[in-house]
Amino acid sequence: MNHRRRFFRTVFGFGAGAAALAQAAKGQHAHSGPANSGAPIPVVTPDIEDLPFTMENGVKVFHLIAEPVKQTIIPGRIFDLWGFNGSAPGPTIQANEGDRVRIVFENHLPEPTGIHWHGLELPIEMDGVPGIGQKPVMPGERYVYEFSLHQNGTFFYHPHMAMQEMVGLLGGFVIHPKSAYAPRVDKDYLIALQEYAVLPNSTIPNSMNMEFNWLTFNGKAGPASTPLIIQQGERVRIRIINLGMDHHPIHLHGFTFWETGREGARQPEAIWPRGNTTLVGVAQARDIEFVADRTGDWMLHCHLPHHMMNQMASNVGPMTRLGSGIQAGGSMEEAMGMLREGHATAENKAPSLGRGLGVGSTSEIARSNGPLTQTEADKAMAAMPGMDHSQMQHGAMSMPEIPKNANQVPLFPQDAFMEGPMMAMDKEVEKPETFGLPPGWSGFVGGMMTLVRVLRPEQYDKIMDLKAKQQAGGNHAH
Ligand SMILES: [Cu+2]
Repeated sequence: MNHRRRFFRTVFGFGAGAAALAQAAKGQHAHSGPANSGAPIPVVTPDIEDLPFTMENGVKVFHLIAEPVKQTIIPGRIFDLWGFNGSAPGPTIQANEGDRVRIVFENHLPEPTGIHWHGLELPIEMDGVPGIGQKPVMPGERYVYEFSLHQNGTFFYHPHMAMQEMVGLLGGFVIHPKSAYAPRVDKDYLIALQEYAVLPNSTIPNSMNMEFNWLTFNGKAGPASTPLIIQQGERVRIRIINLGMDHHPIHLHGFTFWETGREGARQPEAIWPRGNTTLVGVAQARDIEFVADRTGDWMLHCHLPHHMMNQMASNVGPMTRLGSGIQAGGSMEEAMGMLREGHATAENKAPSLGRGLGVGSTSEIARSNGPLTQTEADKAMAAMPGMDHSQMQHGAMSMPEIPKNANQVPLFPQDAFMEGPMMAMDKEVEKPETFGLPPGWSGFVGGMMTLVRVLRPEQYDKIMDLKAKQQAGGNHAH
């Protein structure tokens, strides 16, 4: 019980509900939770901190700083992003309906900005649109936002500067209702969806791009995203927020959920849709709830195929053996996908990457259509950041042979694991939450993807113990 209580951090004054909550966790099933009573539990944002506050004369005071950050997307890939208080997305703000909040905002970016409170009903001077409701907050300046919260639900904050939104500046803003929503949940999570286009040799996202090769949950691409740890039988809420150029169909394996909330508002129970996939559009939020009655390591992911992968870039070469690929140019205009010769359906134009990643795109990296030789594969593997070379030596990732007729089968290769090394990085992403996953698991988790691990009590307690030890040791895996 100890570690469970520790898990539901009491720092923000939600502690009172924890004991009742542990009680409620036992044997609860759909719609049978206690009537809405007691304080809501705090939201957990995996891989992202909460923004701390102090109380000053009854006002919750937060300090929010927009600044350049180094964000580890996956071990070995650290991106230069703009974020808040050291991370992108920024820390989650949690407050209660009825609170008065003061957010002291400092702009440590090299250009003007302003913070918009997405979905909040507040005075126009607090709406954060530079040039309309307020003056731009200049580099080095501070602006004090203060308002009262009369709504509850899932909100977020971001600058009202479009390109800044595309380089990391987003954060969750949860307003808890006065008493918990019914039925009560045992776990409440927030996941922010973001996407970046970053060339393999760069750390800088191309914010003008229209195609993205790094897709993240809370600033991490799978398998670096921390799994959600659930005890069998618990009722779970996951709040998903999206700010990018794409709408993401978020799919949960193994369970049929209720969609209980949209951006800024809980929905009436009578109209909760049921399903297993929810399309989270840009600027939207979706709250889903389900009862985790069956154990397993269940996937939660965006179902756009290109969003289930990492480092999706033209460098991987053509996705077929036929033709030599479209030659994209190296200059700005050519790299935006214009052909240099022939036409798009010419015999020699097999699909490479349609719309390139921009400057410095694919012209010098055209490669042959043959299978990778062992030497090429070894070279590619050695160059791969974060590869587990120890596993490589132990032969855990040796390459099985390609079937003899593979090259005669149209479309080969697609997910041809036998051709390249498995992309496993179990060791690099090891943390309490990954304890007990099958060896090599990380090779099958990429992009906007994580695991919802529904565990029996003894496995659950084991991971909570590991987490408690990790926290006591101040040892942060990420
Ligand atoms: Cu997606």
